[in-house]
Amino acid sequence: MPPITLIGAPVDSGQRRPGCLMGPAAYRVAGLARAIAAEGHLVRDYGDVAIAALPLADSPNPAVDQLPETLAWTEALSAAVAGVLALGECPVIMGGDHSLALGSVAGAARHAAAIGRPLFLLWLDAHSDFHTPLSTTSGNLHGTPLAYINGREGFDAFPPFPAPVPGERICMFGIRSVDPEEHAAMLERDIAINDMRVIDERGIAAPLREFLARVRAENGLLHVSLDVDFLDPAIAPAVGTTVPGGATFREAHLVMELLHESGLVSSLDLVELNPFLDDRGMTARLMVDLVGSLMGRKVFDRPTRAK
Ligand code: 5AB
Ligand code: MN
Ligand code: MN
Ligand code: MN
Repeated sequence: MPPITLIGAPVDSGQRRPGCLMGPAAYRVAGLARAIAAEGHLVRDYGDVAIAALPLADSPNPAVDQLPETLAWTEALSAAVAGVLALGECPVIMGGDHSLALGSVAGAARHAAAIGRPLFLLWLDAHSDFHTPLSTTSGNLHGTPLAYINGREGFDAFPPFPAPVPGERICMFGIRSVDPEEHAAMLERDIAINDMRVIDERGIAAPLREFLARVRAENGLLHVSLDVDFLDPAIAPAVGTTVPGGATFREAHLVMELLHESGLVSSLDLVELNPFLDDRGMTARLMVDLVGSLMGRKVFDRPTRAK
């Protein structure tokens, strides 16, 4: 893997339960940099991104909350991620709520377009995050990043998404909470929707291998967005939007191990950790352990299995 660059993104504007802004600090305390270095990678911490003056912005949907803050984060994180990728490094964005992916994936898409490679997206989440600022009823913009990335309409206040990612290049795992408007919009597209039912029946490895084979065949870049609520709340309680029936400890590690073996991951978001809701750091530690698996940690060093 290329050198890893940690980017702190203390974003809390995408939802209304304060605490995600403490995420970067919790990842540092839980030893994220050490866990990556232990697998033999160069790792540096870029520090936290900050936003300055807020832009003037309004939404036609009065429900939308903290639009100026989220716009400012989108611009700042897009620039930070594109800059790190241009240096040939792999950005790991320590969130922050999931609205940060409006910016991180925009940065990854900008870089992919600049080097002429397609961007693929792996979305590990209980939710589909496919609302637009017009369709959201909660008004929480952490429920919208995938719609922006996919080029859905309704993001007039935002910079146009650079090179929108078509449904065929998006793969979701862990889905178990989808609102009706998102559901309808998703079915109009060719997204690989691996909801919990699919994982129960097929396991997690087979559908993931299928997706990774497509990324490889098209020489794609792969952005992974890991929402804490992908995991079952029994093992990962530090999240505002818990949904029962999530991925198990082993399912989540297996995803990370397969991603490591693929060698395809070019950027990573860690989102929605709310340390204020954690139980003695168990969720922060689990997230760090998962990154360890993504970076190559394994118990036995067997020859790599067929991909
Ligand atoms: B998360 C919901 N669909 O729009 C909404 O945690 C939940 O980043 C969004 O996946 C969850 O508010 C956003 C009900
Ligand atoms: Mn999410
Ligand atoms: Mn979620
Ligand atoms: Mn959430």
